[in-house]
Amino acid sequence: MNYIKYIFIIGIFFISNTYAEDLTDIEISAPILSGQDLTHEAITDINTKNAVDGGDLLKSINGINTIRRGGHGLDPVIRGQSDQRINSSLDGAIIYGACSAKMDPASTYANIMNYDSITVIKGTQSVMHGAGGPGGVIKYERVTEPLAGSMSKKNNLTSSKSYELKVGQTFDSNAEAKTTAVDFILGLGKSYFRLNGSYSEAGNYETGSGIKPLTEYQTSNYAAIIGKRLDDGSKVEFTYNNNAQDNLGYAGLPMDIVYSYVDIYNFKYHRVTPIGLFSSMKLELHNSDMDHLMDNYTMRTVNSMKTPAASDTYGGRLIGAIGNNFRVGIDYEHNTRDAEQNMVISSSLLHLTYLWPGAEISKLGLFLEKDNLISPETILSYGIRLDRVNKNATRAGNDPGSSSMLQVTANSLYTAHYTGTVTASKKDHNNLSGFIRLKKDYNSMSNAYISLSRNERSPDATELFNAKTSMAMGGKYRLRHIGNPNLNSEVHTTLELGFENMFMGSHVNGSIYVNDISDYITTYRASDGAYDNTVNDARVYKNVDATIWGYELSIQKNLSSNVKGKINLNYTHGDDDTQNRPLPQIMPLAGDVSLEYETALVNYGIRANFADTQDRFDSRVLDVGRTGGYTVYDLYAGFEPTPNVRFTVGISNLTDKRYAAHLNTTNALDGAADRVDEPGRSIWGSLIYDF
Ligand SMILES: [Cu+2]
Repeated sequence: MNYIKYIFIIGIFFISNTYAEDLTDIEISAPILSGQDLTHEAITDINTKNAVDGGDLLKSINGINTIRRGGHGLDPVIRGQSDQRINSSLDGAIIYGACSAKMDPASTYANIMNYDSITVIKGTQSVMHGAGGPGGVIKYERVTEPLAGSMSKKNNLTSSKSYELKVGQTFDSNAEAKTTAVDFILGLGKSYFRLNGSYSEAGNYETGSGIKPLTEYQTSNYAAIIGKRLDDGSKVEFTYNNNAQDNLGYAGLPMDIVYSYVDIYNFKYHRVTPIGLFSSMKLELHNSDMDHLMDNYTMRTVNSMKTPAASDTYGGRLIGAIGNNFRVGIDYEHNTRDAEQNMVISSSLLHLTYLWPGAEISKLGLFLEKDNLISPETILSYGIRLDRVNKNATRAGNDPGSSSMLQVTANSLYTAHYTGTVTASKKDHNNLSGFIRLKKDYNSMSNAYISLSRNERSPDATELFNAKTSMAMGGKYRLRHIGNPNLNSEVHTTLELGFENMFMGSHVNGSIYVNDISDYITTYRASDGAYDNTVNDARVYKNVDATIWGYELSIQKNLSSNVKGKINLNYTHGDDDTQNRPLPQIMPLAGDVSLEYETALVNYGIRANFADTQDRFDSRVLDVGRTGGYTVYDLYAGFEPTPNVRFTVGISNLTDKRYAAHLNTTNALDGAADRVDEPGRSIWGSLIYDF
């Protein structure tokens, strides 16, 4: 009950937020940083470094940290929660990575120069973004409009041009990273056709200590979008997106990506005129097919193992608005994940197990969300959603072969590592989630909110069904990673307080939350890290009770009309209450302090990014151990000599400091580094030219 104390300390503060997404969502709003949540932000406005992927970009938002396993594939963490605890989508398509070792969380597939807008909602403040997602929502979107008339993209000027062409180029001295991007929009009356693409490549970056861990990557992305504004103003749009990743090094994992390819198809119909009960309506359909191959010999010469994998998802949502304060909807998604573990045994490559044994999870949800104006300044919002989650593992009983004792069924592994005979079978979860939030506006710069939410998340394919085996001897047991088909859904109950106010001439906003989690899904070893070289050293799963609390705080002060100072702080504290130990993968106090000079044509900034020492860790499975604190400095500048040219340049990690975020994984390759360190100094730049 320690956290109660903290609520009282900060409990007098309160906050702002426009959580409820504008249903019709037609025009991209100007970048809004409202309260603690970023509801919409144009990606070009977060431009104080060249981000390698979506996860890297999100680090610019206070309260989002990343788990680093290599040079690419940074795994965003919001309030101590990552991966399957965050609902991520690309242009509305829900994306599940194809790697059980988390090489490719959804944000990995967002080549950020190809997207226009990013939306982040921390925690459960809306029920309209899919089942579960207790950590929050991350959406990457392209926003395209017809060019003719007054509907020019991104501004309100009347445009008579029939096309828009934008090219961009970035470079980073460290790793010799570069990205080339092209964006082309052709306007045909109220119709439009858009093609955008990018290609990125990077070598191994050098850390502050001069090591070059295996972190190289190559990615490309292209998208074709065709759409139309109908006579009534409604929008119809079809998007095809292709993302390809080749030869990505993961110094923090036993294998590397040989390739990860995904095709994503989206269809959207956003109706703005009444139909039946509804004043407006959104219909969206999505499909993604992902293929992934990882091994440990294409990019390194250690041993010989490989795992081909696939993750295919389809689904859709139908949301109707009744007036502008009531929304109801239904959504559905179906994901199938397959992976096969292969290893060289007596010099022949054998298929050992169905690592993801035809893992199928479908989710059908019904939801409603409403905003009630209690007084002109006070809004009471609430939402509720019911999800029916079906799960199955269709290949759990399949035998991959009989040439070796090591070829086993997934079911035999579950049974070997849990009590009794454990087999994967068809099962359902009925989940109930919702929130209620009271928000009061005092004036345009001052408001506060309190919210209470419940979020029920079903276990994912890896937690339920992972079947990664090893030789049955000594230290090899530690390599096993076995899911638990009998896991329960976890239930998050969160109380959150937030505020925004002017305080001694500074614009202050913040939030504090306490998340009480029953049946939290944790990974552990039965030997509890004692490593007795038996079957008990395998990595397995169970439900425990846990508590996560923390806060985010931002203070901004305008020192003159051109100079502003800003401080961002975020803190997370996680406890496994059942096992009486810290939760793993929890960031210590972290944040940044920056000073910026800005005019209409130029901006200059200096920023110190810092994190405290983390002494609270669980190194039995996920954490490397205690992590020292650090401060690293960035310099950056941006120039817009004419409205169609934007040039940015900077130096990141100015002092070439060697450091690692607490969340980074163990360095599996370099004896001189215990974990995957962050990049050392880099001089970087980018040029974007609008024709
Ligand atoms: Cu992988």
